[in-house]
Amino acid sequence: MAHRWTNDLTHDDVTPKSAYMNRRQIVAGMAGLGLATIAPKAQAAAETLDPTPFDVITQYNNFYEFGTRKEDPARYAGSLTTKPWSIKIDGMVDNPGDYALSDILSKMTIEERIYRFRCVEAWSMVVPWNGFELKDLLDLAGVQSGAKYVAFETLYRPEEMPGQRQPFLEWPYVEGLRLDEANHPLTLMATGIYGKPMPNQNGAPIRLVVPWKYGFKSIKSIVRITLTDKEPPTSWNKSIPSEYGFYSNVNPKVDHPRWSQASERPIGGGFFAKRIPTLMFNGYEKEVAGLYEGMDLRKNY
Ligand SMILES: Nc1nc2c(c(=O)[nH]1)N[C@H]1C(S)=C(S)[C@@H](COP(=O)(O)O)O[C@H]1N2
Ligand SMILES: [Mo]
Repeated sequence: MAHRWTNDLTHDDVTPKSAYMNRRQIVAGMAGLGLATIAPKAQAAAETLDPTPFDVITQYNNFYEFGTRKEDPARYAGSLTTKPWSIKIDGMVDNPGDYALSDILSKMTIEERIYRFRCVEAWSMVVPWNGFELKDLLDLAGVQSGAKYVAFETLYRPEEMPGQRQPFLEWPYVEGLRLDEANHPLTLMATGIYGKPMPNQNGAPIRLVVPWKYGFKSIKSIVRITLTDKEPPTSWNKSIPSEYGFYSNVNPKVDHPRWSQASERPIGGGFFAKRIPTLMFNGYEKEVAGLYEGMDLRKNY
């Protein structure tokens, strides 16, 4: 696949000792998921990234299906059953249907991508994801020429997702991307972190990661992907349209109506740890700015 992302970092360069796993363990973790391959080199944006420890990435989460507090997902997501799992792919595709996750994974190349992840609440982490490019899945489904957008839907299962018994948001959680954003080589379907299968609280068994957008665009526990010619509704836009638009690109120059987006707090270093400046498109400007040429990003927030 010619569109692969590359950089110079290796897993060893960026993995803290406490969370270090050797290559054999990584491959073993993958084998448990029925994954055939792992790319030999770690992947990341071309800058130095200090990954956030595993315990922080998995214990400070937003996953409103399990409650609104940061500790709720780690506490309650254990009840979620993720096997068997399939994704319905429908709408403007040549090959619509229910795709078993195991079948999808047998056709995909799993890579490691170390991405900066920026929540709209102005905290950030650096996550070594394992996954494949969304484009490869869309190619499998055969996107038709009239399609312009991709809509995503999270599992709706209130018996296992206690937050869905409360009206925090309209359920199921939904998100959307423009087709060119979805096909961008940075856009990942993630199935693991630190070489381990995706923890439930992080969106098991498969979730989206769009590193130049605020965290809420990265929808978890996906069961449906629909190709469409209309801009799809998104959960946070439906909930508070004046604060959350369709694009939600990380932009330090456009503040959230209730707080600044100019800086962020890397989590894991304690609440009073030094804030760092937020970068345009979360540091991926070189790669993605072209997608928005000629657009007013203040209007298209
Ligand atoms: N289905 C679903 N996906 C979701 C959310 C959610 O509540 N439900 N929260 C979003 C938000 S606000 C963030 S910041 C990220 C958090 O991902 P993480 O737990 O891997 O850090 O998930 C996003 N995806
Ligand atoms: Mo978020």
